[in-house]
Amino acid sequence: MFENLSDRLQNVMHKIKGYGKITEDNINDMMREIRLSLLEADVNYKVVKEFTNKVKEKALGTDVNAKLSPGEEFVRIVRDELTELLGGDSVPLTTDKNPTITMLVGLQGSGKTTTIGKLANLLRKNHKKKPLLVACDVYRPAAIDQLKTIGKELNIEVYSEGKKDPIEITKNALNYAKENQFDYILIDTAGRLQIDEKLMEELQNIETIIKPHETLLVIDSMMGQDAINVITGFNDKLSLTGVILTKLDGDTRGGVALSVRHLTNIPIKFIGISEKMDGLSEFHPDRMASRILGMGDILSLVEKVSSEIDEEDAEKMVKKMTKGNFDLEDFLNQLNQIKKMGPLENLLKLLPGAKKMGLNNIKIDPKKMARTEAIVLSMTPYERKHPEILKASRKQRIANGSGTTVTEVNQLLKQFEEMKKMMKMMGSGNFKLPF
Ligand SMILES: Nc1nc2c(ncn2[C@@H]2O[C@H](COP(=O)(O)OP(=O)(O)O)[C@@H](O)[C@H]2O)c(=O)[nH]1
Ligand SMILES: [Mg+2]
Repeated sequence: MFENLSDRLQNVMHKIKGYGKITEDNINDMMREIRLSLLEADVNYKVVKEFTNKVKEKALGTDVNAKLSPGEEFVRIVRDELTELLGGDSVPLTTDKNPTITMLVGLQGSGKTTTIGKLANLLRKNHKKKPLLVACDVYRPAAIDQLKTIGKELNIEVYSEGKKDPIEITKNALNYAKENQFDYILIDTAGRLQIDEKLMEELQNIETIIKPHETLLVIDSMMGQDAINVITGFNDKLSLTGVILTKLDGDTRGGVALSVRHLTNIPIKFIGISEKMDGLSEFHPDRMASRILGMGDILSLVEKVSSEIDEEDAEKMVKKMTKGNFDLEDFLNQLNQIKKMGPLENLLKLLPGAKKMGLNNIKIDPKKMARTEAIVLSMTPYERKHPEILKASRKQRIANGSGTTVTEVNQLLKQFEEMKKMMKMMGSGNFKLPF
């Protein structure tokens, strides 16, 4: 996601951090670089122009903050403006009505049906909701089956009446939901290849009669700038409350994510990051901006961790990590919990400076993970709490016990120390950019 953009912007930031002073002269080259990277990422040119003008104006106009170097100040300005561009404050999904009704609309193939499943999964997991999926794409029998398959996979109920009037179906589904204590209704609708009068009319009718709390437009980020016209087209007929941008995991340049809010004033509420049922993330402009600039997305990481493991445990762990008294015993627990969380690669990408540390391309070898675990298991509990006492003979014993070598034991200890340092920095609140 945003890899090229992220690379290029990070290079600019790296250069500018060394500047003792920001002047009209030295800033122009930098602004040019930023402009080109945004254009190359397929950000709308008007948006790019406004963005770079704003950054430049602020950079030349700010009093230098005593705590930050001019370069750092510049990075801060870019981050703030990027956050603003991405939408400023995040706009959360309505979840507090009983039942909350959400309708997903969009062109054919944009990802509506898949996203319905992902969203229901997320609502159940993070918001403790009992969702009901409603099949209103009645034109293609395969569409109903697709939703049913997703429902089965997730063990979430699907309401369908086959090929009937979508408005009738939705009304009946609403009654069914009330009778059966469903508190979140997700309506899957039909799409066309292009915006089509007849379909719009049907969607408008559903909207008028059912009055959904959320009407979310699902849009394929691969569409690039055309996405803006589609959003405007749908919003002319319907009252969109948000956009879900799918397929950001593909080779999309992603620029549309940076243009949507500014050009349409409709917030992005979620992004699709894989085909799988856990491939949907809440969209937070500030976190995304930090991520693009290589500052990491530690909040999403913590959230991901805590949605999978016991919340209290997670909180304790984060406290320990950030205070720097995280020991190898904790590390072992983490290792076990991480195994439950699925691909570690995805988590590592969220860390600050992931790219600089090569963590974004890392392939985790399960065998290596097992060796790491074996090494820690071969230590005594005291050693795990006080790794500093590990000298040559103890290391040899651990290597023998775990069927590894002293070099591997040393490597693990070194990595662990670095990890600890990094965690402590993140927790100190004055985390410096890792470049
Ligand atoms: N890689 C990726 N594929 C997605 C994502 N969202 C949807 N898809 C795929 O896009 C295709 C069309 O999705 P579908 O839900 O049937 O679209 P619909 O016609 O709008 O209902 C399917 O193959 C999905 O697996 C995403 O975020 N990432
Ligand atoms: Mg569909």
